[in-house]
Amino acid sequence: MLDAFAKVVSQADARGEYLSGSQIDALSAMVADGAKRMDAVNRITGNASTIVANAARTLFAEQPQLIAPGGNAYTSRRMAACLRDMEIILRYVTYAIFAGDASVLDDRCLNGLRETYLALGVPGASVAAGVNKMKEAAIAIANDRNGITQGDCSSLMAEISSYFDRAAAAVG
Ligand code: PEB
Repeated sequence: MLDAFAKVVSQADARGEYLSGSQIDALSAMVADGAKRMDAVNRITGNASTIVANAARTLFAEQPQLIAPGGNAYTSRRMAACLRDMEIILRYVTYAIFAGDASVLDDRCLNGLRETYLALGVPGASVAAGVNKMKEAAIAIANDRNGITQGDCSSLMAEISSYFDRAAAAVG
């Protein structure tokens, strides 16, 4: 598991080089914008159950076969497993946002997840659709301009989107 700093150090070390000016500039910009990152993590974390519940509700409204008899979220045991999976994915996305690096998400959540779903018969494309719904909700909450110092959050929002896209692509 790496964060943005450890990632740059390990890449430089692999080449036997000092940190480059552009690497230092990029990390320095990340530090300067650190409050935005912490606020985004805080907002998403604080609204995690709403994000999961709403995404799941919309997913089941759009794909009612999932909750019909024989569906992959039919019976409360499978429904609970599904909500839990979405919560796990969202949790690892918040870690990746915090670390500024996707490796924690890749290594501890996404690695092998496609194969797990294949083995379980859980439709990966439906999980990916659920992840996309969480992305929309999380971005709307993190990017809400109300009650927060105004600033340009576009690159942070693009980065946050990329972690959700990565999770969706890993299973979809
Ligand atoms: C991954 N999910 C399930 C299982 C595992 C995971 C390992 C099997 C064991 C169990 O049931 O608990 N676990 C999960 C994860 C990590 C982990 C992400 C990462 C660290 O350790 N069903 C649907 C939807 C979808 C869904 C499409 C969006 O209809 C998920 C939610 N996951 C789902 C379901 C099961 C499951 C298990 C229904 C239970 C499958 C079954 O037992 O039939």
